[in-house]
Amino acid sequence: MAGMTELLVIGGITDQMQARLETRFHLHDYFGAADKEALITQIGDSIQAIATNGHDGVPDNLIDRLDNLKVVSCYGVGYDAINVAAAADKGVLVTHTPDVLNEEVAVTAVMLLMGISRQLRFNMEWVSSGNWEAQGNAPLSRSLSSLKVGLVGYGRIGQTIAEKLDIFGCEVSYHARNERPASAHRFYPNLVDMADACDALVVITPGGASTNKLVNADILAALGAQGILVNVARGSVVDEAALIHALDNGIIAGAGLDVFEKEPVVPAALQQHPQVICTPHIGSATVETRAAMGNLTVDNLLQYFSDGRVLTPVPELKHLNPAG
Ligand code: NAP
Ligand code: 8YV
Repeated sequence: MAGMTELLVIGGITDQMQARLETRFHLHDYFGAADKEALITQIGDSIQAIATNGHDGVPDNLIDRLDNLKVVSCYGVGYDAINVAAAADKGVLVTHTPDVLNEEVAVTAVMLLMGISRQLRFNMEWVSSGNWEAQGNAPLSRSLSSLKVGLVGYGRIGQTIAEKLDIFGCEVSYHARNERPASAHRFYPNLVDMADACDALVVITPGGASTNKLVNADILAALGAQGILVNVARGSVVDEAALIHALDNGIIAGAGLDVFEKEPVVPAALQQHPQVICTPHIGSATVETRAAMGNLTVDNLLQYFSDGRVLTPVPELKHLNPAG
């Protein structure tokens, strides 16, 4: 069909995304190809756009190999799986889906924090194991509103989590690269200091090299034996081996984890720990929020091939987006 553009789809897309994309693009399914090499050799020169997601990203050398690639649209706000430097070198725009998932991911973080402070898993097992009948009431847990919570990352989602924790009456502080002077929350330039002062840390930074193992054994030791760790950022931000050691040795009290170092593999030590709740990277995974993310992913591509601009470029590549 005339006016159609060749689009490489990396990873799953929703039916709604597919239907909208098919109005303007010929779709080529990268992971669905029996031979990915053959697919790229055959159609690589014609590919002008990629639709991918935060987990699958773009395989490392693909940006270099697609000579006519112009835009990569990521279904997700985190884009650590996409080589933005390689895209910048080739003048390829990369887009993501900020803001539309703030509420959902914030709710997931608060859900995990509540689940650990009120010992949801332990208490469910208290019932299912027969302990309630045999031993009586379960031990008391910690009130969410009593907690001093430190946010590791205080961007769009971090600030949305802060708003929710304010409503519950928590004392909220944050660590980021930059202080936000207008904020009502206390800023800690040093993460060890914040961990030392807090009952719980909620991690919500991007992944990638600059945050790799930011939460390490020292941070966990500073958080302390009553401390709770929640990670809804990326598995790479927390040293998973140090976390398992800290949980097994009472260095911290519990953890709520939505993300892991080697997804979808979750170490048995985390899966089986009574004071740990693991969820399978569901921070944004509701019908409503994924529909909004899918629409923004598609809108970025449609807009680009309509007037050469995108709606939500990643910050590093904003300069490639023509002024509106
Ligand atoms: P954002 O608005 O860019 O905020 C990122 C925050 O992290 C900022 O406060 C930033 O500090 C801070 N930060 C970055 N690098 C840091 C470092 N090296 N040390 C300390 N702080 C650092 O991003 P967002 O929209 O809130 O999203 C955050 C991340 O959440 C995403 O990148 C993604 O990885 C993750 N996420 C997970 C899920 C899930 O399903 N679990 C869903 C959505 C997003 P400055 O303010 O000083 O720059
Ligand atoms: C998605 C996420 O699950 O937006 C992000 O950064 O981690 C999640 O919303 C991820 O992009 C995979 O689609």
